[in-house]
Amino acid sequence: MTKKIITYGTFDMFHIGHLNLLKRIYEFGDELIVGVSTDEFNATKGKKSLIPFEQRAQIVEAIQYVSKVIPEQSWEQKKHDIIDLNIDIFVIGDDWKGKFDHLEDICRVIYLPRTEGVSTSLLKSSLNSIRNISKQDLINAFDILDRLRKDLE
Ligand code: C2G
Repeated sequence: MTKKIITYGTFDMFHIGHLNLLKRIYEFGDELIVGVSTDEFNATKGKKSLIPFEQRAQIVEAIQYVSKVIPEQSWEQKKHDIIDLNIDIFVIGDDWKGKFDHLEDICRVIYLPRTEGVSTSLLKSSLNSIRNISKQDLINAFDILDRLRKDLE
């Protein structure tokens, strides 16, 4: 009997935390469906993803544990998705602990521990810090490297 699982997320700048989660979710069943947040829905979450929806959806769909990707366009759609897709288990990271307990009327709800030390916002802030390096600092750094190279010749 196929055990169907569903999860939802933005999956922006796909990283090991996302992969760990999808891998661990897959252990609960044999068909994993992922609702990837559309750019418009992200705006309602106060999130602006760097990678557009189409690309985020393709990346998630390519993950071996994922059977199907659907767009996540609203908070309310979970109930309909779970009923329409005959979902047995809803799983999400424990940063959402308690937020989806109401779904226990129609399926099992599991919160899994997040992967510590990695997040899309951390990746974005390190990108921004690189972007903020001044042109002069870069020139100075290259000068130093050039001098070091000459010394080593
Ligand atoms: N996640 C994780 N470890 C991390 C980062 C994220 O386990 N280091 C998990 C989150 O807990 C979530 C999933 O990966 O279950 C996707 O994370 P996000 O892309 O940040 O999704 P989010 O913005 O939390 O959207 O309706 C639910 C929302 O769409 C969830």
